[in-house]
Amino acid sequence: MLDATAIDRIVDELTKARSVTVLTGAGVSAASGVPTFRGAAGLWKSHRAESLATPEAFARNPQLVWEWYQWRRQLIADCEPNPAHRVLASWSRRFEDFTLITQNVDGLHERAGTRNVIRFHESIWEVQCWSGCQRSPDRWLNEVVPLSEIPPRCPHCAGLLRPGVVWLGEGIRPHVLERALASVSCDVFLSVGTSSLVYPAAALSNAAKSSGATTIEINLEATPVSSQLDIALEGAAETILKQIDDRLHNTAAFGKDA
Ligand code: BJW
Ligand code: ZN
Repeated sequence: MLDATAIDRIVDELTKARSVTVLTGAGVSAASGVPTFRGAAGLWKSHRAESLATPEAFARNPQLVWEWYQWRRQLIADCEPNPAHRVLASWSRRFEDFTLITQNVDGLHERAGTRNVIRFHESIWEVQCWSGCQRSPDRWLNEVVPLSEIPPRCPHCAGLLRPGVVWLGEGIRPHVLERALASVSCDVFLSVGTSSLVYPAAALSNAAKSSGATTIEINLEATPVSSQLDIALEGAAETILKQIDDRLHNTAAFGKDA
């Protein structure tokens, strides 16, 4: 059952807010059919998803890691944004100052039309030269599904290509981190559908709280940060965000033009 009092409070905070920042994780794309990383859904051919998302796994077995990315790219290509993506896209047009930081690499927020998206862990639709050869750009778009050759080869040096995502043990690109850190100084910060286990993304909600934001979490279950935030609501993102949005539409103070 949805917590009506918490939803009232969220609607009230959003109605007053000028600047809103939303951090999303895999749970936001779950209703679109994209598997999450942890828990029962995070298994692929008996491999834990998170143990494939490392440079060590790629160095050990690029074929296996690329088979996993090939499978995900095909699956995501057939998925559509769900109501959670669509509500956030409409908020990105409605709030004067709106930032969406996503840990998801699937591109579904962009496909829903969201403005000002920070791709914290980059994109599954980009590739990079694994050896970082001089002749290749840092990263480039590759939306071919399925890729004709696994693992794909660098057109510049014929070495291995890697997915253009941030793996565990790799740094977030400095300008991406900088933009995300700047956006936590906001009126309302929502953390939606993330387990808050992976840093530095997991630290953003507390950073927002320290900067004075009202902090809200929406997740199917409690996470390590739930007790530290102002409001933690347990439920499905696609249901709760839609319910909040419907209530906002009935609030006179909330613009009607988005
Ligand atoms: C729903 C729902 C519905 C389901 N509605 N909810 C400090 C302390 C400890 C460790 C570290 C630290 N600082 C850095 C580290 C190391 C590491 C880390 O955090 N490790 C932890 C696992 C312990 N971090 C890094 O390496 C990061 N780099 C970095 O910090 O650089 C400097 C540094 C390096 C090394 C050491 C120290 C410093 C980089 C992190 C990159 C993460 N990459 C991945 C793969 C991306 C590519 C790909 O997609 O293939 O990113 S791993 C994976 O986890 C992916 C995700 O974006 C990320 C987060 O997962 P997310 O989105 O939260 O998904 P789940 O599955 O965990 O949770 C889903 C949630 O949804 C659940 O809670 C469900 O309940 C919920 N849910 N349906 C609402 N309908
Ligand atoms: Zn190359």
